[in-house]
This record gives sequence, C-alpha cells and structure tokens, in this order.
Amino acid sequence: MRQDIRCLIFDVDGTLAETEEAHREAFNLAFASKDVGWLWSRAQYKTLLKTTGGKERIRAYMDGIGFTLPLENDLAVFIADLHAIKTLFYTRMVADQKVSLRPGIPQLIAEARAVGLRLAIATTTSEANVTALLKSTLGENAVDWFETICCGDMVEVKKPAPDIFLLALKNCGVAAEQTVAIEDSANGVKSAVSAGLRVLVTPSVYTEDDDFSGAHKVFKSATDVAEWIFRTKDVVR
Ligand code: XBP
Ligand code: MG
Repeated sequence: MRQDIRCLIFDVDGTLAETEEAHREAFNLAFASKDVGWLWSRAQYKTLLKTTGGKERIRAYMDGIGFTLPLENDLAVFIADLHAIKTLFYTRMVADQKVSLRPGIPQLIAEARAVGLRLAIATTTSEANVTALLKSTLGENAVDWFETICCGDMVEVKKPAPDIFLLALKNCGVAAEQTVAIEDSANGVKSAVSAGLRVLVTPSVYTEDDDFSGAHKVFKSATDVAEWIFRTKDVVR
C-alpha cells in the first residue's frame, strides 16, 4: 500500500462507467422531443466531447451549425431547457440499469474504503446524473461513501480548468501531495494536473486516442489501478 496516497478523487463519465453512449442517446432523445431536427452520430459526439459540460456542448454544436436566437438570454434559456430534458432521459436510463460500472471499479472503491482511503468525486456532469449512477450501481448509501461530490455547475469554469478538483481538495481538506485523481480524458488530466494532483488514467472508448501528457500513469483498467495503489511500492513519486 503506498503511504503517499490518502485520498482518491474519481472522475465520473468514462472513468466510473462508460456513460457517454447513454449521454449521446439522451441528447438525441431530447432533441427529438423538442423537434429541433438534430441527431448526434458517434463520430460527431467524439468531436463534441472536446467541450465539457452538456450545456456548453449544445452551445458549441449550435455555434458550429450557425444556429442562434435573437436574444442571448433566450439562447441560454433554450439550452438550459433542452439540457434539463436530456438529464431526465439520462437519469431514467441509469435508473433502468442501462449503465454499469467499468470492470474493477466496484473492487477499487471497496478496497479503498477497507483501508480507510478518503474518497471524492470531481466531475463535469450534473449532480443528478452522479447520484443516479451511484445509487443504481452501488446502492442507496453509496453517495455517502464520498466525502464530497463536486459536479458540473458548482464551479464557474469546467474541466480542463482546475476548479472542480480544487473544490474537491478544499472540501476534503486534504493535501494535493497525498491525493490522486482517477480520470479517463485529456480534459480531465489537464484539470487534475493543473490542480497539482497526480493523475491515474484509464482511457475510455471515446478517449482512447486522447493525449494524456502530464498523467502520472496510464492503465488498462481500474483493476490495474488497484494493483498499483495497494500492491506495489513506489519509490519515485
Ligand atoms: C463528462 C462531461 C459531461 C458529460 C455529460 O464529465 O463532460 O458533460 O459528457 O453530462 P466527466 P452533462 O468526464 O468530467 O465526468 O450533460 O450532465 O454535462
Ligand atoms: Mg471523464
């Protein structure tokens, strides 16, 4: 067990679970429900994922197709309404057990709890999505296993800015030197590194060819992450 790790801060989408296909489906269901005529393919969504945050992603897509409304405020209201519908579709899919945790994640969390590591979440997704995922995959009490769940709009600037990881560190009152972030994307790595954290990466389907420069280590799975944290010595930080 590494003595220099006291806290794990987990990203959610792509890290705890391969969620982005469900997100993409939820976006498309929301677009259909409002009859806007948009449909995001996998290839389009892979590009759109470079913009973190569902509302920001919709705005980036609208800018890209030159869609606008007369008043900026109308645009913000239009996007917020569309995103709220998308979140309803997404949380319903998660509640219907359509999303499962990535291999090794339940065991990594269980082992961390067993040895008394502190747990936190730092994600760009919405709080409702995190709660739904934790409850549907780990049970009703799983939300309480995390000292702080820092989500989407809790910070002004989303990943790759460091704000969400800095908020998680502040809420936990733990030193960055004793904390590792577990992430799946280039945006997540940039965010955690600029917050002063070592970052352990498990690339996901949509991020497998991301640039993980700055990451401490890249692993195939959470099982390998657990092996590294709990069963190997690290002489070099
Ligand atoms: C990934 C994101 C989120 C999700 C969609 O978050 O960027 O925007 O794609 O969720 P992370 P919302 O990898 O930081 O967990 O629509 O709720 O934003
Ligand atoms: Mg992610």
